[in-house]
Amino acid sequence: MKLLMGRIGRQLLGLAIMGGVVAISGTAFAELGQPAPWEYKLQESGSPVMDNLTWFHNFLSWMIIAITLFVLALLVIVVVKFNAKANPIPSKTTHHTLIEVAWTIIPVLILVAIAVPSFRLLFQELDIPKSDVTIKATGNQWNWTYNYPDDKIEFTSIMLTDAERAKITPTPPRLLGVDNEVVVPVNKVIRVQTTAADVIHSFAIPSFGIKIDAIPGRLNETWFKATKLGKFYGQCSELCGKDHAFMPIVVRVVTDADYAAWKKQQIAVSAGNSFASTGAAAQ
Ligand SMILES: [Cu+2]
Repeated sequence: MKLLMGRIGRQLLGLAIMGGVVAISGTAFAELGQPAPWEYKLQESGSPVMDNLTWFHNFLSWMIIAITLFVLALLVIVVVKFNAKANPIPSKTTHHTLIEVAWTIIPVLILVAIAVPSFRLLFQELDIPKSDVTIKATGNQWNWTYNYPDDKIEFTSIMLTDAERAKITPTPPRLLGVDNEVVVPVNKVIRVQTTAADVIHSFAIPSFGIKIDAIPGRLNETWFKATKLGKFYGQCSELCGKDHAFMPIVVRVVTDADYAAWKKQQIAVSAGNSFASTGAAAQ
């Protein structure tokens, strides 16, 4: 038994040390735009909304840690100081005006301190600024169709199989790479409209801090402004059927010049081939 306890103790110590190392070097596990092995934090931010979301998340975590430690300290004091042995004759105190006022007002102040940044964040998410590009994402069982209504561009984006991924360098992440990526210019406001053709899907990209349902017969809206170049991965986040896990979202953020070139190529393809999907040339 002692031996077993010793082993469990060592394992727990090992876990604690590992946890500490992970906490200190946390960002080492975060990768821009996609999940990383051993990641336990939010994905690295790629938009102003996600910057604030991350700040709010950390702010709340510190609040929770402080409150938990305070309650733990109170419990320890009660257990040590007021147990039957240490305190054989308990006091009959039932009221203490100052403490009662304090435990009413302090939680109210804490809630106000949480509510102010929380509402500010909600308004930032919901109040869509004047947009530079509009993209309509339609969820299908089980892929996404993207439409740039202002430029009459439309293509469908399908997940790459392992065999298809193997042919591409650098190899796209598993279950996240797609054949036709959404392309957007950097530092521009992108309005995202979502709907669905069959069942409810959900359009979510963690690094941009967006997640919005795509509902048949309705048009939902959200927005993001990508502040960094690169590829940003997301997934359908509403259980939508057997291949729910296989309808990833990829947004490639490029410079204005690259975006203009991509757009020109897409429009040319659409014009030359109005019946077939323009997707094949989207890359
Ligand atoms: Cu879905």
